[in-house]
Amino acid sequence: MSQFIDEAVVTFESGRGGNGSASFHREKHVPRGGPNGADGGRGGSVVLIADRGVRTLLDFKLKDSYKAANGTDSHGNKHGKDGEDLVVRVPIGTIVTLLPEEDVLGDLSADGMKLKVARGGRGGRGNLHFTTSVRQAPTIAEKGEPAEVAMIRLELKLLADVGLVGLPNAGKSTLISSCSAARPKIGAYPFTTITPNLGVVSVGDDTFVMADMPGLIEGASEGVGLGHQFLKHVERTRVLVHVVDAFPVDETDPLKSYELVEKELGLYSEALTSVPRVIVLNKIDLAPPTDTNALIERFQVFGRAVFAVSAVTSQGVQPLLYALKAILDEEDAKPRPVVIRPLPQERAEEPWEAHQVEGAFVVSGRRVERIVEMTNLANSDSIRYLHRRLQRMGVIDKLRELGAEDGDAVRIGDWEFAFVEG
Ligand SMILES: Nc1nc2c(ncn2[C@@H]2O[C@H](COP(=O)(O)OP(=O)(O)OP(=O)(O)O)[C@@H](O)[C@H]2O)c(=O)[nH]1
Ligand SMILES: [Mg+2]
Repeated sequence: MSQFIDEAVVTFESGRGGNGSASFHREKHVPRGGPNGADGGRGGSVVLIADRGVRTLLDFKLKDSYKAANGTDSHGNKHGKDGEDLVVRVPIGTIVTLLPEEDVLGDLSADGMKLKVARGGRGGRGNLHFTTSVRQAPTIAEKGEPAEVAMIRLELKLLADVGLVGLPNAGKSTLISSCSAARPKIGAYPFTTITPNLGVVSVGDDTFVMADMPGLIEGASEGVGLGHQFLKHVERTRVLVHVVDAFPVDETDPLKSYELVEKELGLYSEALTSVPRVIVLNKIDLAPPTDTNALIERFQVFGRAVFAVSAVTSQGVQPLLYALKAILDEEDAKPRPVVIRPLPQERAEEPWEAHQVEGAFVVSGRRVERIVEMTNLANSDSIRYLHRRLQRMGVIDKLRELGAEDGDAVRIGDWEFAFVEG
């Protein structure tokens, strides 16, 4: 299947937050009014959205970096403006992986699904927020939170509209070759198909993509046979066609065969049980119509649409294709699930650590670095506020424990400070 993989590495950058301001009410007879500094605007996020109008990742080979708008700074008591989110359209079936961690953030498997890949920076808070009973005229204002840059690998794996599943030898490959230009190997023995084959099926003016899978056997969900490696692709198809050999040479009951495969699908993934599907009784050319009708009757118990076809003579194949098209249209019309998953670093506890290097102590960790980034280091109140935050986080104690003394250099992110005993 590897020939169907399309890949691109793209950099997505959110907008940074605008700076908050430190300002005070100005009134005629009041020399210095209360603080009224407003907040900076928040930066725009980058959101990927699966769109069925987008077919390939080609666009990302031409343009490989994207940035959302920054939030603007606040001015006095006027709030900064939020930066607009950047919405980037990707094909349905795009797998999104954060590099270099190789963290899979999501799989945009349905039209309209969303995934935030770079979170906009928070606007810095104005001095209004920093008033306390003892600090009535704070000059502290935060700077906006920096942008987030995410290096992302987009991968598009085969995504067929319709997947053919069934026991080996059921006639899946024969069926796909009878309704598309695909010419997979067909054999009177099991496991003829070892990798999926794709075919484009035309129905009226429309087309859809059908995938012929290797046969599934008992234990497939646990890795037995060839089919198991491809079950993850089955999960990505919008409709399943369960092909059953209606008149097998060994006279196995087709209902038993059907149940065996359904059981494996269910064991593999709960989600698979809810993928719409139809039952196709194949090889009806081998028996009189009365036998076929009796079998159709028995298959009614499963409560699914049953089609009787002969992949060899094409009997019954056209009605099946129209029915599949109708189901696909119905699926398209359904409301779309919208899933926004947080980035892994938002879920993390955001730990920090401190250690000593030559000539300095280094404190590192995403949160602690951001706190420093957002501090206006030109303002002594802000620096005192920062110091207290570090104290509360236990950073100061830890540094002392490591042997830091007054005046020692402490590095956090790009900044260096002199250590001050709390
Ligand atoms: N008589 C008859 N034979 C069929 C029909 N469809 C398939 N066959 C035969 O059944 C055998 C298996 O067909 P395939 O299409 O290779 O079956 P498959 O489901 O793809 O099998 P695997 O790839 O092993 O999973 C071949 O000998 C086909 O010629 C049919 O409609 N009628
Ligand atoms: Mg086959």
